[in-house]
Amino acid sequence: MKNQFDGGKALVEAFRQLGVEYILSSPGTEWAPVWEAMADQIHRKKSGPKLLDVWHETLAVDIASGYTLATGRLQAVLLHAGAGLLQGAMGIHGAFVTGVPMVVISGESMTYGEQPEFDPGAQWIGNLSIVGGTTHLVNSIVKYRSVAGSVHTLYESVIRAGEMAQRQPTGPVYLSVSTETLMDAWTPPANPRKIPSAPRLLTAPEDIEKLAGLLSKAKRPVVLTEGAGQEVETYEALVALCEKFALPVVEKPGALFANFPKNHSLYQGTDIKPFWNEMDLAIVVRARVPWYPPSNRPPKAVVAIVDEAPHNMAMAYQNNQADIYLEGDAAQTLRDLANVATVDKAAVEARRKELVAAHDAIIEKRNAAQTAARKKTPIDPVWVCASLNAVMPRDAIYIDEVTTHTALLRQHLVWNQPQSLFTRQGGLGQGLGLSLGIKLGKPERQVVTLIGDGAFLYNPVLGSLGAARDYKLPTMAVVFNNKKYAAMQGMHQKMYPDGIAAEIDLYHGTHINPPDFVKVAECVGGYGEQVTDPEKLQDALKRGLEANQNGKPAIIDVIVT
Ligand SMILES: Cc1ncc(C[n+]2csc(CCOP(=O)(O)OP(=O)(O)O)c2C)c(N)n1
Ligand SMILES: [Mg+2]
Repeated sequence: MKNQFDGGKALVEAFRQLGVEYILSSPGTEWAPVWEAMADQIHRKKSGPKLLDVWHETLAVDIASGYTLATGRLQAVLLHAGAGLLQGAMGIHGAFVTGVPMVVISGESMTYGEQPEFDPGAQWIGNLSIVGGTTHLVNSIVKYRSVAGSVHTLYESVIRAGEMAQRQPTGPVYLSVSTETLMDAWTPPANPRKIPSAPRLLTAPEDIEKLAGLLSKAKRPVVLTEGAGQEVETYEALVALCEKFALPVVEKPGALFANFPKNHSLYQGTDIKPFWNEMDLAIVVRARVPWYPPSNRPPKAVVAIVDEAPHNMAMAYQNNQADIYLEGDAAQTLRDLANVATVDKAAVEARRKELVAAHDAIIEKRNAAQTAARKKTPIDPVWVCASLNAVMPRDAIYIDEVTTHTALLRQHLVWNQPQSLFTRQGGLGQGLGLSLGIKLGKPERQVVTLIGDGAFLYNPVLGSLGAARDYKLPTMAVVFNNKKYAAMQGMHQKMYPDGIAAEIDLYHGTHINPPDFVKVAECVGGYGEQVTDPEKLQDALKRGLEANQNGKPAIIDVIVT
């Protein structure tokens, strides 16, 4: 048995030093050196990263993303040549948009069979090469891309890629590594250094002072957030700040995470309108587009933006309308602000009273809508949310990949713990992979993907179900099945309200003749059920839960309006 020190080992060693727990991959022959290194690691009973092979590259990237979102820890992805990179691009773009740190590697053969005594395979010359190299393929969807062109620089290049990915603004980093480099002989470093974690960069004290001064005097301050709940720490810091100063919290309608307990009396839903005209201070905590259209700023408010990196590198246009940037670790910024600002007791308590009443009114409206939705057929999506509230464990994690139902889902689904919601970013087709990654990171929690019928079909469905089965990641998909891409029809109607399609009721880009989702679940030994009767929905969800508890993936296909 040969014990080779080559580029494959260099790569795995670098991942080990970075603390990578999972290498997500979809195979290609160039990874044989890494497979050797993995076999060697297992054979020697050495601890280190685990390699998970899945059937589609979008899935590989999204599992890595989901895991990192759930745990905060960087992972690695190995894709096959330019072809695999193109398949994975959807997930890489999603990671770039949400700032998920990740090291992505793919590569090509550089010798095309011309190197004496090395045959990489004829597929490279005929089928796989990308003119100009693979880095071009990810030009605008990663924060850094380069070639690690020699085995002598490979180890440090991978470590540097991991370090860069975790610096603000965090995001995916891509390296192109050739088959030949992976196979070249490598000398490990004599004294490998321990890789320090990325430093926390803090908001300058003078900026904290400035905002604290404004907050101490503000009569109508409002917190608006899209992503405060990314980590438990920031979620908790926001709750503490808001409680101390009686600050109303409004979430963006498509918020990325669960940012605030929904039953908290300061939680004011997703509609900023009631506050818009009178607010005198807007504390915007991680929101890429605080309001829309973006130039539409609240007329009387000073706008303060709290974010580690408020200028999102993945966006072609942004218009924050900021008067103050508090640019640094968001959790610490919120804690510092709470410590430095002063409480005007009478004003704060008066505000708290008003907000409790407004919150109660929201809950009352929510409950009334849920009761009214109960008996409708086809099933009202509001009733789907009410049923999920009734059946799912209190700490269930939801992944949102619905489209036209998003707004009502955010109004009606209840969670009161951090990390209860994650949202697919970038194009459709990633919800199932994200869910698996989140389940991998949080195996003790129930994971439920809420997904449109259209969105479901964009996903690598069989690969996702196969990975759920093979890696024991039982999650439930609840399909909001209206048998169409309702969003397409809605936009068509909006753009051509008096058009021919509206007149003769003929819509292109709308109708779906979906497959039998029950059979789809069953094809990997999972549990599937279609529900058309609102009275039977909760029992169906319970059966889905039971299947998950028995280690099986589940699809509950709900026919909705
Ligand atoms: C990869 C990708 N292709 C196409 C689209 C355009 N698109 C946005 S929403 C949508 C329809 C989604 O259908 P479904 O999940 O059933 O939700 P519904 O519109 O019915 O609420 C489509 C096709 C997209 N966002 N991403
Ligand atoms: Mg649909």
